[in-house]
Amino acid sequence: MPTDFHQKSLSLLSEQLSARGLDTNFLIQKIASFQIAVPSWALGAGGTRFGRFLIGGEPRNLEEKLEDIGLLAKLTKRTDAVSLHIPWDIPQDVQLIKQKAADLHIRFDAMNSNTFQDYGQPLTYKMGSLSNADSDIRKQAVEHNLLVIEVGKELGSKGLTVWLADGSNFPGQAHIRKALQWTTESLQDIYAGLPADWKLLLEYKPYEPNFYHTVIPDWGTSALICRHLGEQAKVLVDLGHHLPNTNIEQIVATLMHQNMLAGFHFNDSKYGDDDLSTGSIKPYQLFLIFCELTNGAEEKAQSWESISWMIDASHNTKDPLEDLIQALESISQAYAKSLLVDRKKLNQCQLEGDVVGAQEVLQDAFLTDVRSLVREARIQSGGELDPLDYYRRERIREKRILQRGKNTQASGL
Ligand code: LRH
Ligand code: MN
Repeated sequence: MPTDFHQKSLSLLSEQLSARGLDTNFLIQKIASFQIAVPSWALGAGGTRFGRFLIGGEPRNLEEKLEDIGLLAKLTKRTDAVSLHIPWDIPQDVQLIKQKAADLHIRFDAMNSNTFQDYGQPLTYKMGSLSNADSDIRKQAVEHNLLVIEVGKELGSKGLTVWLADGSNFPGQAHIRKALQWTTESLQDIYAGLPADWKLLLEYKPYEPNFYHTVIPDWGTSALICRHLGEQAKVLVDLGHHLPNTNIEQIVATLMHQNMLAGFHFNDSKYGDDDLSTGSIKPYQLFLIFCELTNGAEEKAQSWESISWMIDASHNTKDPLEDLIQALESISQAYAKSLLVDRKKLNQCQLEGDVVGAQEVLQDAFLTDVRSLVREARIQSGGELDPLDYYRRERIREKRILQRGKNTQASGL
């Protein structure tokens, strides 16, 4: 993209925005300061039970994963953090990893525990972990989470994300109330080990890998448990963890109303937990979610700083780094558009019952092309004018294949 094209489109947009009483520089600062964490488990080709097609040059260890995230940070200036998954990315040498991350200006966002797979631990999680009828297995799962907190403390993380696959595939298989009780008691033991300045992010999911019941299937169950645990426990919203046509922006508004929103796992989906690129399927929903977020923060329902922003995606057919560049861009665009909503006019429409007017206000913001704004925020932060074009022009994937090999496979899903 020729730079002068960028300048022309930015000055045109600035004119439009100032006509609406909006300060372009203020918006650019807001966008530039909005950083999204990248998951350590999404830097290789993801797979499904039907197969996994390697991309070539996948990171072979945590150091190389940090290099990939460092590259994303350098090109996009939209990410400054990694969210690690344990044991997939347990540091072999904590000091070395801390130094590597510091050199790449990457901090450690929430840590993720894993009690949904067997990876050599003494007791299997086949029939569940924190909800397992066997108290020894529950104890093992609690200890794993306490270990993840210890690793996170050394790295400077301030959060523990707990997602449980726990549930059942058939009616009668599980005692639903006891499973919920054991899960709550196990989470209390984990919560007791949480440093005072940490957050416990409790992630819900309606189904998969269990297909009859899941112990924490929805925001309500997660919120009930969090309320029971204490103020440091809040609800993590993974956009893919909702049954079709769920009004996710209403869930976000409700959680902010209760100051119980922990944060996000951004992705998109058409059917189930598809983990597709954020904003690639339902960009209007993403915009509406950010409208609730920016308005909720403006009206002090919950502070913006208390919310964690993370991507959680899986790349079956795209180059992971290209996918993450696109996702970071579409999240920033949705945020930028939400800042353009004429709140005063919208509130007026809501008070007057002007349904048509209200939609016009939202669509006006959503249909505004904010790409030059997001580009300018990136350039002013030292990023690339067009990261995707730069990534391809510099043949970065080809170079990684030469350096790392064609058949390397990153740890993760
Ligand atoms: C579960 C989930 C969870 C992670 C896993 C990689 O579907 O969203 O956040 O632990 O993906
Ligand atoms: Mn998730």
